[in-house]
Amino acid sequence: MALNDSNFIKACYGKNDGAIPIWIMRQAGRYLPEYLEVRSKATFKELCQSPELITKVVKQPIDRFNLDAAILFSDILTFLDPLGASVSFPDQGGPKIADPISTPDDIKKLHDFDIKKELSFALNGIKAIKEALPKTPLIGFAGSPFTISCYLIEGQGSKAFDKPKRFMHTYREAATDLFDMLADITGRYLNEQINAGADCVQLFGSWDGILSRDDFYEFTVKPANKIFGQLKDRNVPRIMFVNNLAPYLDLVNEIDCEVVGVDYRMDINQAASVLKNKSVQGNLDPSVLFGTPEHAREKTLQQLQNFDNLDRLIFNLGHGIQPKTPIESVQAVVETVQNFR
Ligand code: 1CP
Repeated sequence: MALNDSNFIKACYGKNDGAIPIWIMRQAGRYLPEYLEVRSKATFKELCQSPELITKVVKQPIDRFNLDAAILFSDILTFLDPLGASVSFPDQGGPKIADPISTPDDIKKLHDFDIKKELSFALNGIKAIKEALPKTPLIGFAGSPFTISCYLIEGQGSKAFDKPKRFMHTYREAATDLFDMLADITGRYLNEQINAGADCVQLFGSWDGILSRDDFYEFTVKPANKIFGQLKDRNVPRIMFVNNLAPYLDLVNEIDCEVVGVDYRMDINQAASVLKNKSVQGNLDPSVLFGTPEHAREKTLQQLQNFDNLDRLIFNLGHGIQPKTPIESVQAVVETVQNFR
């Protein structure tokens, strides 16, 4: 059952009159000593496969900061193995795809799969988290088709992702087929996450902000609507996060979702004024946390005071929290938000 009375879910629908909800993008992870402790005894994949360990690391930031939402511990790339692209998570240098896609023929090796069976680790993780944290809204997630394709085609992280962009323009039809397939599987995967107990879902368009405007419409807006369309009747809020959102704000308005995650580059109040019937989530610059706790407090207050319609605000960082982030600054931000209203 969705936790409709929580400030987080109410804020997703623009109806929160209580304290401003806060959670932290990538809140379970390497800035927390208790996460590093768990991680020292298991590989990243082992961690993602164990409902007990998933629950443990999901609870860590909730127990420490009393955050308003939990997020599944998994990765946007964990569904690539059953899809037919082997992914590894080495300790240094980020995720790697063994055999990246470079021609339309390579797409043929990707295939549909039994989500309930092949991704049971994530779905069982959700069930275990809901048992341990029945009162905390739980966010399920997936990557946007373009962001997933970036890794599938480039084979690893990159700043410019030239290979996927060139692929899209060299093999237009194959690229459209790939996005269609990813959107279809992602919609079904998120549906299964909701069946398992997720109270909300977020789509991470972490790299979609490198697209030209017309490609953004074609390869972000259309696939996102295909995914969210599959979830329309589920009665759970749908969050779309786009990193580097500003140039496409009007196009994002056309995405069928309740909440837009805003990156740290733009003024979130300005974003909210354009996104008429949507709530917003964000957007403190994660590097602010490397200053003093007092600095983090001031920046947080500044953002809250500048925001017009607090009923539709979910406070968060404007991108993922970074390794080595000072915990005292995180604490200062969380307390400032929790005590603001
Ligand atoms: O060594 C470790 O412990 C692994 C580091 C790590 C972690 C903790 C990776 C590898 N993934 C994750 C977990 C993760 N990833 C979560 C759940 C944890 C939480 O949020 O509490 C989530 C939501 C993600 C989502 C994710 N993975 C995104 C979208 C968000 C974003 O940061 O933009 C992306 C782009 C990834 C890819 C990925 N997986 C891992 C890394 C280091 C990366 C980034 C690689 C790159 O920069 O290209």
